[in-house]
Amino acid sequence: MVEGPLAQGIVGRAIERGLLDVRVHDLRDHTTDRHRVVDDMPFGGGPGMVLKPEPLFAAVEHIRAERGSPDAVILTSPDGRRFTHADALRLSGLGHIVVLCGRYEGVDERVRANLASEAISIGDYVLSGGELPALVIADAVARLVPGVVGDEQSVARDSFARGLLDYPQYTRPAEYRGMGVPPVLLSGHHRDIERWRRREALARTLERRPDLMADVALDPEDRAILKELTRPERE
Ligand code: J9Q
Repeated sequence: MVEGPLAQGIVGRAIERGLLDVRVHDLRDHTTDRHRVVDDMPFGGGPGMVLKPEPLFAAVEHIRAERGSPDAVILTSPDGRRFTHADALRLSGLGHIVVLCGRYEGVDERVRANLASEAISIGDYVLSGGELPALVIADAVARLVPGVVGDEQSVARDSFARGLLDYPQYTRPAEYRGMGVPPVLLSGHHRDIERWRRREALARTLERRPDLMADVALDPEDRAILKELTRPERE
């Protein structure tokens, strides 16, 4: 579930180039019983199975012995703190991260309390396990490691790095099935294009993600644009 996706795309290429080292560990390899069982019934009864603590502790101890102590041990969990770009930035500055894939039915609480350094959720929806969240975290963090994305400029300009949503993008053809593109983009007036893009980014953020506005640094020109955008319609 995770090895395939990790071998693809920008992350896969970065691993090939030696910029990242990603190891996948199967908890079943850290069991001691004949059937390699990683879960058990919850104490106190109730539905579902709970991930046992031993395979998770054993897997992290194996990693510690082979690679040294990780700088963070992240448990993916629906009740973790919401993952943001700020987390991706922080984690990209660490040398060695372990991500433990939880399960929706539950993980023995001693893992969270005594093995994980933090718990992270990628959003409020039910998933069967933490594998996809782990891949999401790996992708977001890997992109911020110098050299992983070819164009460093584009990483710095990325939407969540600037706090605003992106402005609309267009490419050729200039007319497609009767649909044109904003003429300013074809004008060659770079100052005008820059101003138009900033205005569009502000307008879209205000309209679609007003919650993001609280964290954006606005210059006086932005404030002037916003004043226009929020001016009540006159009759
Ligand atoms: C482990 N739903 O969901 C959202 N972020 C993390 C998770 C999650 C889940 C089930 C198991 C993590």
